[in-house]
Amino acid sequence: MKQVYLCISSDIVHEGILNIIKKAQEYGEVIVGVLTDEIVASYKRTPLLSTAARMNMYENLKGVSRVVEQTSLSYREKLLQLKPDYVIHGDDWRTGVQSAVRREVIDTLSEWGGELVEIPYTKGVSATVLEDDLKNYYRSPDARRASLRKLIKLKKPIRIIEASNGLSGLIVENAQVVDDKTGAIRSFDGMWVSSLCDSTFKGKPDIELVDFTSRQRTIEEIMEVTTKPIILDGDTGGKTEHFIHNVKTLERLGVSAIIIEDKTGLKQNSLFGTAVKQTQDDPHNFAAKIAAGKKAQKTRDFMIFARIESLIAGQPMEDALIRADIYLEEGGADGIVIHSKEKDGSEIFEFMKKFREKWHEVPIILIPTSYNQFTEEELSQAGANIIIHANHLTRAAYVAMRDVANKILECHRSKEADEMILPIKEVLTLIPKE
Ligand code: SPV
Ligand code: MG
Repeated sequence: MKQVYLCISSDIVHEGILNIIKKAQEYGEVIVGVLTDEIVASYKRTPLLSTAARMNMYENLKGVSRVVEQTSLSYREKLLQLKPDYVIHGDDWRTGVQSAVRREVIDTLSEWGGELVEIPYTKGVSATVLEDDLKNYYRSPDARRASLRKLIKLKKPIRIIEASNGLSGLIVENAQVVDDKTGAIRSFDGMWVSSLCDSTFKGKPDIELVDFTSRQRTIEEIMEVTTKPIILDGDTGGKTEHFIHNVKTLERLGVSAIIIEDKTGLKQNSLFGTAVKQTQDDPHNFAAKIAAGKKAQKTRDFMIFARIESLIAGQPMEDALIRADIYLEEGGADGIVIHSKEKDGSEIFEFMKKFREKWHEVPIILIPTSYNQFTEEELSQAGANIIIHANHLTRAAYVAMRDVANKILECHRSKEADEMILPIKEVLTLIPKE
């Protein structure tokens, strides 16, 4: 009997999938490839059901004779293993991001005379509609909050970028680039609500002057129009008595994690380094604040990451490592942020090497503003789990706004600025009405 292969990632068995399986049966024995959690998370979002659960579901569908794991977006490896007579797919992949994958399927099948069968894609049927429903699901506080913890298990590195208002939230939500060769899609996994950027947009210094209620407003504004997980820059966390209330508020909103830094007194931005007074809290005090937050949280998903400022404050590596132990052992922190303003990155690599000798699984979070010559993959190979691009959209916006303002001043009119800005037509349609 001839063999037919089709690849599915969906969490939901919908009409479109049943149709394609029915069609596949006309060509022979149906083998379903299920994309693994890691692969789905790498190009889409964390699946609701695990690989095993999805495999089980498809295995039990009428007409499916066998289910296998597909561990890459490319079909090639699986096809070489199975050498099916046919691959079946909707014809919607002829153009767009999947066209490279399609090309490779055709070329691979031709090596043994196999064929690609494409069935007309029925618009509006299930897939896209359900995708929208799923998006709405991820908009719910519970789903959004939980998604970061799930992602940490599935993906390394996790790519986060700053969002400081609804508009930059939309940019982060929708930004994506496609690798021409592999068809792999890269997008951001979530958002960082930075104290520096939240303050800067309000024309205020980054000294914990913008209060929690205002930070909360920013988060809600972003949440209104996005679905990706949010990590809040919680500065020092403030007084423990306040922190425990704020943790509960953030959980209720659907924030996934807060990072608090071990500074005390008037907080200054870390990138000043020792040019300003940076006082670190007693490590046991700080661990107690984390422990109080952990005790206060109501869900299992919410995370508190401890940010170590020893290297910023000019303290030795040993101090940073001892503090990491204390924050994890006494505080029960869910992960460690190690910050540095050194350009060569050497102290970050040294910290990660030493830290990983003892703590193999604890998430390490980096904010590589100063040492941004390293790629996310290089930092991840050295031990990092989450990479935060902490301020880049705000800095981009400032330069763009300043240059346009100056251009109008220079030219006494705005015509010359037209090529520097978004056409008015596009502004009007930028934000969807619904
Ligand atoms: C922020 O973005 O506000 C941060 C990171 O805390 S840094 O500016 O590097 O301190
Ligand atoms: Mg900050």
